[in-house]
Amino acid sequence: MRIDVLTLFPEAFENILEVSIVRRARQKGLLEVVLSNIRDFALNNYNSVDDKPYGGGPGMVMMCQPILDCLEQVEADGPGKGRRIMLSPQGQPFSQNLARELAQEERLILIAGRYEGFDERIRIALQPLEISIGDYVLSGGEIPAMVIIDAVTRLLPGALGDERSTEQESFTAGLLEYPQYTRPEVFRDLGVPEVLLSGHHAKIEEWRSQQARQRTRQRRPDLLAELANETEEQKSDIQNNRKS
Ligand code: 4GS
Repeated sequence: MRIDVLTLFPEAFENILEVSIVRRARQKGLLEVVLSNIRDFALNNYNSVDDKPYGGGPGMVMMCQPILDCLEQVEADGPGKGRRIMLSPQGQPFSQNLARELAQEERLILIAGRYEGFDERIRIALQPLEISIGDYVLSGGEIPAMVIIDAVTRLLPGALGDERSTEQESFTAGLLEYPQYTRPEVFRDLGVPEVLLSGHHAKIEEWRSQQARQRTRQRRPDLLAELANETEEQKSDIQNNRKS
């Protein structure tokens, strides 16, 4: 996969590209990240990329021209057009499902803004998929872009090595994780649940499944409701398929 990032702060990405799974994916040739500085496309003597909002009000707005020129150059380079993605609180909420969808693409083009927002004509011209990482206001789209890079990269085939089986991941899909323990067996008087020491794989699996469901019910009942919805949708998909 190739991921292009259009940003005013390319240097903000350097650290995350150099650690852990993202670094390994790049070394293995599974992922290429190309950073482009929007400011390189500014035309006036001040290198402006933002301006005052029409109609007044506080803050500045990202101008159309530098972003569109930057995107046109990025798209002209390299393979395929890719999926245009703009980071903003107005976007579709990011989720594991969306990460899985994006992991299927050959190329992503992430547009990270600063200031109070984008000139609306950037949206009209580019028709990007707009993604939000949560209902809070950040000072730039860089961190949301890093969130997407991280979540998508670990889903690229081969990125995790074979230490984690997809079987294991689908078993708890849509639920919170069950509690995990590692050595020592006793730490400051705190032990490890007996079942995990038993070597009884079926019982361990049952305990983990029960814990995951209990934890999800207590902390994130919204996730259980969503799972129930998905199951209903799948049932009706199957029925519709039978009819058609
Ligand atoms: C988010 C967010 C965000 C909005 C960028 C104000 C600077 C800022 N982007 N998910 N202008 N939450 N963006 O807060 O994606």
